[in-house]
Amino acid sequence: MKKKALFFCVLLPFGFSCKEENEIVLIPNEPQQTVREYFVAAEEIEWDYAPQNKNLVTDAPFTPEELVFMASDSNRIGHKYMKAKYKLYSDNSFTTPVVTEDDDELGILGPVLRAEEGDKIKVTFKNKTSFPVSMHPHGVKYDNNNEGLVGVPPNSTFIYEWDVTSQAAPTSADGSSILWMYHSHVTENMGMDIYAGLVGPLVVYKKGMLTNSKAKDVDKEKFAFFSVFDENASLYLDMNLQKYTTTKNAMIKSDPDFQESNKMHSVNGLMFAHQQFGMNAGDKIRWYVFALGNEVDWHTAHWHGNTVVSKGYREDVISIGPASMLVADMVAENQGTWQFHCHVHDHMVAGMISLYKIM
Ligand SMILES: [Cu+2]
Repeated sequence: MKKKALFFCVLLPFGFSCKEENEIVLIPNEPQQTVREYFVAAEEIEWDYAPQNKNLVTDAPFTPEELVFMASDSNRIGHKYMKAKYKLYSDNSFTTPVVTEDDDELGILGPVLRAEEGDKIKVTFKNKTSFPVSMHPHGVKYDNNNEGLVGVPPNSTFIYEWDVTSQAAPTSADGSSILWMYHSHVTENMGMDIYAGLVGPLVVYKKGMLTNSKAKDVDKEKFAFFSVFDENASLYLDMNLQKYTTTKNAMIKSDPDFQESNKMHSVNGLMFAHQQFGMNAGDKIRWYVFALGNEVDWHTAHWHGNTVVSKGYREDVISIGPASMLVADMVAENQGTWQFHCHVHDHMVAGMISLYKIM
């Protein structure tokens, strides 16, 4: 606020009369906008949905029912697939990867993009894959050029700028942060780029509530993405067939049993409890839970052992559908190793189970 001299002029029959008037006026003191800058590449990787090659809930070899998805032979791809993943780098040379505290528990997800209300997010995106892919964000404000509907060609770079306006920020009914997501959205691919693995979380915090890569009022943040990755619809299906099978049967892609074997029921792209979260007793945990996919991607995320509060309600199961994004706060009270799984029976037995340990 500044004191500013204003001149008031009045038109009189014989001329003008002006006098100086001291008045308090608000001079908009434009605060410096914080730019959150990220360097993200989309890369091709060999991904393993179950690296330990067993069921970590039972600690036993896969059963015949589980082998429907896990077995690899001349006609089946198994649990390793070529996929694409968003990875974080330190600068636009894309030579030095950035390792964050989130990484151990993110699985196939891209890096967590974080910003506060009023910030700008600037992402320098490099496409290191062999297909045109993009980054399309939810929640934040963009123009058509920054919407991420157009594929960035392989080996090219594009700079996205997204504004974290009040329309992207938590309301008074929300907690200190809310979940959005970003994913590749090259429309002509019909979701093949998402099934390839290109998805990640974006969190928006109330002003002043983002410290040490988390909300000030929680101890840890956890991200859980429930999805049946349909590898039949991935950009990499042909590559996977060629790399992991020896079949010459051109019709195999329409074989229902083959198709079933490629439906990977996962949490963060990991199956049969290969996704594991860690925390300490008493920690205030903010869970960010989301989903993407098809009509089979209606999931009921269930925590054993502890309850959560989501949207003001006490729950131990929350329902999510394709492109749902939810926040659930837990006080990690009950020590032990607990399941956090989809409660849709078909999904659970097909591998959509993670574990969380409270030490
Ligand atoms: Cu489910």
